[in-house]
Amino acid sequence: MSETNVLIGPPGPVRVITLNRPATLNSFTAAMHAELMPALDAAAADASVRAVVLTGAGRAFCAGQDLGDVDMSGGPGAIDAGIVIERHYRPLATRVRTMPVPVIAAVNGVAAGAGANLALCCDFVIAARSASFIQAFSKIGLIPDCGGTWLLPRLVGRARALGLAMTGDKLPAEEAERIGLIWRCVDDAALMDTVNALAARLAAMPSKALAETRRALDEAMPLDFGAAIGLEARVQGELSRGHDFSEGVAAFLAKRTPVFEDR
Ligand code: T3D
Repeated sequence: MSETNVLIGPPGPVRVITLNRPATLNSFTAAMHAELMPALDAAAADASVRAVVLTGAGRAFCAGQDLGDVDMSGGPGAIDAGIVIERHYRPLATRVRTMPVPVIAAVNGVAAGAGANLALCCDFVIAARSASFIQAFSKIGLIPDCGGTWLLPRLVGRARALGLAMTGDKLPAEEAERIGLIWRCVDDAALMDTVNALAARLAAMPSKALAETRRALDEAMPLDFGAAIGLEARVQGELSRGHDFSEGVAAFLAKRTPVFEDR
């Protein structure tokens, strides 16, 4: 690993990507975005990678936008945060949510602002018991971004989404698990073992089917029941023509472990 804004773990089926600006709680600068996107793109393009883990160095996961990296020199009214979203946060959130393999956020500490919503973009969020989630935006006069407006009500319902977003209160990891915002909260010492075990398990599963499961669940959300079944028929038709379906069935019948390869 080299000392950069983003650390990339060793080669293998599980690619660990670590946000590495611990002095400012791994908050996002343009430079960190410029390293994170290629790291995710490289993981997506590498057929040997079958699961991705996102985590943070030091005591935080990510404190969102580095507020010192926002150019306020033009004074009030001169800045357009929408441009920052289009330039950095839309590509980042879209990249994570369209990865060809499952993505796990290992939330080792506080996740605030876009950092919280980056975690929520991942397929699984596993948080250390000492971690917390903060929709910090309202405190600086903004709304949730990095997909937060879409994700929050879908994960926890409108009432809780509004409460979290309007108050900007700190939500402890245990409570985040209880209300369904995240997958699991575990003891701090167990975080990486839990994440690594899940990542290894997912890495041995049929990646393409997992990525299509994510896509189908999201796309079915606004559909009526009949249209959702139509979507299922279309996706299932495609998957059933792939290698992994034949392999899964053959392995089941032969009582052996399947070896999946579609991506
Ligand atoms: O234009 C656009 O870019 C729009 C995009 C917006 C996307 C967003 O993410 S907006 C939300 C930005 N994030 C925040 O508002 C969170 C700000 N941080 C905090 O509220 C707190 O730091 C935390 C609650 C996350 C953690 O509190 P605590 O007490 O554990 O730590 P701390 O002492 O506040 O922070 C430690 C250091 O990190 C400190 O630096 P220092 O004093 O030791 O030199 C602090 O300034 C720095 N830090 C923390 N968060 C940020 C940050 N520096 C820059 N930007 C941050 N977001």
